[in-house]
Amino acid sequence: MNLTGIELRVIEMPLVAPFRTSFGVETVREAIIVRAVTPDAEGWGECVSMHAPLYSSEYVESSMDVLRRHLIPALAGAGSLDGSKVATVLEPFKGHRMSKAALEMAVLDAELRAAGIPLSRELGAVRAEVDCGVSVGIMDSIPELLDAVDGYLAEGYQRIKLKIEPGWDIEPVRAVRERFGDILLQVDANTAYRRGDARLLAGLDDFDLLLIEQPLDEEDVLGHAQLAEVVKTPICLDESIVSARAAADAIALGACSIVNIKPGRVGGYLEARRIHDVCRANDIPVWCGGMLETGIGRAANLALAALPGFTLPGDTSGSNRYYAQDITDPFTVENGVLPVPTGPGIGVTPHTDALDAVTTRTEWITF
Ligand code: OSB
Ligand code: MG
Repeated sequence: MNLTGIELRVIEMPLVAPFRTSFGVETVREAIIVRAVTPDAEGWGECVSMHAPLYSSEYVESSMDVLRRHLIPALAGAGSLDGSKVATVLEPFKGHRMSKAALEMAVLDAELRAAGIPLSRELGAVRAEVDCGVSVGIMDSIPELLDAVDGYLAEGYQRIKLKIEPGWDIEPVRAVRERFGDILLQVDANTAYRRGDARLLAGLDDFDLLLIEQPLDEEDVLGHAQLAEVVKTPICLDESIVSARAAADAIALGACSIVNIKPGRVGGYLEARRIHDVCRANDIPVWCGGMLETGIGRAANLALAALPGFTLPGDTSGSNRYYAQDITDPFTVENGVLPVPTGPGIGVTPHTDALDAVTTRTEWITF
């Protein structure tokens, strides 16, 4: 497959409500939409880096820079391409996994659309719909949190994830458990704790949580293994799992018994599938994380979440949980599930008017 060129668009999408985590508050999702143009088809990708390097080291401007200056020129010089070749061509460049993932996704989507193959089939999906959970941000008060959780449960979400940080952990978890009883409940700390917080975190054991996600630093894999000796609640890793090798190592070390898979964080959907395979071979359940994606990333995440090892509800929520107006047809949760797209490639295409309305700038790079 020969590419004609690649378009990069920076978009800004207002969130329906501020989303607060231990690393900051999002009110507008800034992201990059990638369009890979070939004579036969156009492919779409979404780069999930955020406005500032607070979740990971990447951020929108660093992604734009590395894409235009290094990654896209390398692809342009690589001759005929397909999705499976992208990671190899980009391998000499260290890091920048979210940027690499977005390019791979766009090229893979173009290839699959030209061939008429859905991404879900290409990845090995076994389900037509995906169980949905929702990630609930840190709130100003517990009544406000209970209202938010109440609303999501009424919408049918099958699992609630609470963002926690020191000072917003035991009490909100206790309040949600007392008010809503036997729901599937878990927490995500986004690295907000230290090794010395093991006793505090063990205090969460009273609440029958499915898991504690990424309590310690991204690089503190050993710390998570030590924590797992003290805390009974299963430890799940997000930030630390940057590759299939990192997953294999974390599992071998006993640092996690569950893994959150985010394609952007690991360099793409193909590496995400390898992580799924490593985890499945080790009997480690996985679930699909989210990065406040538009309908483009959401469509692809649903394809991934339909693989057999994704046995826990993910952060694949309905479009209306994030955006009043998405750039694709919205995904709507019904009976706690979202449908896996069935069309070729990622199965959705952005609406030109909606995409133009949120685009703040566009760059075109000819091959
Ligand atoms: O840690 O899972 C996370 C959002 C942005 C960055 C990191 C995370 C999140 C979420 C929300 O928890 C997931 C979603 O609903 O897309
Ligand atoms: Mg997380």
